[in-house]
Amino acid sequence: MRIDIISVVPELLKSPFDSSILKRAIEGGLVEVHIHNLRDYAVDNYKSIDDYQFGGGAGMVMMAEPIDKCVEQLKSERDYDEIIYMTPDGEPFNQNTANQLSLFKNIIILCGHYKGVDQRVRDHIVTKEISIGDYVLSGGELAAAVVCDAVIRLIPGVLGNETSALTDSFQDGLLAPPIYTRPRSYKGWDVPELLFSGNFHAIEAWRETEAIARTKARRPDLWEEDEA
Ligand code: 6GU
Repeated sequence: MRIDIISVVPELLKSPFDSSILKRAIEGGLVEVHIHNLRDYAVDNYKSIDDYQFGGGAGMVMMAEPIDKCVEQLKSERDYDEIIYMTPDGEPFNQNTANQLSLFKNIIILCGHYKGVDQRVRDHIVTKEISIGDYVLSGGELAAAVVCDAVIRLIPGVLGNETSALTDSFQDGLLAPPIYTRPRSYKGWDVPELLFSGNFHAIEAWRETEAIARTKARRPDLWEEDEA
């Protein structure tokens, strides 16, 4: 998979890809992530990428032309499955969307900034709009990093233990059950006895029960979705 990210603050996108699982995925050639500085596609002498809103109003708007130039350049090199615009008014991101995106070969992610992009970019260039939640971030970069993390870890071979992504919270519509490691007792806080029983059927049943109880208690919305 190849992900091209277009940003006006490319520095913000360095560290998320520079450690741990994402770094290993890139080094292992399982995913390519290319960050593009929108300013490199500015068309005037001042390297402008934003301008005042027509009709008045506070805040700058990202101009269509630099974005179009950057996207056209990329599209001339390969076909893209999706051109995603990160914006708080996009469709809410969830595990289902992450799963779908992980199957694509090439995607572009455009990070919004200031007041956002000229509507014509959304009407004519963008194919999907994503929000990561009901709050406002200063820009789309951190949201793009969240989406990339959720997607890249699903690519086969990225996680050491192949089954591990499948047992994540949400992957079966349930939150994950409680987990424990050594020591068996700490300050008198004991690990449930059943986990030492060696009875893997009983352990699996207990995990399922706990996952359901946790989902009902914490996310009744997810539980109802699951029942529907
Ligand atoms: Cl994708 N962008 C911004 N700026 N804020 C957000 C968001 C995206 N998702 C939630 N809040």
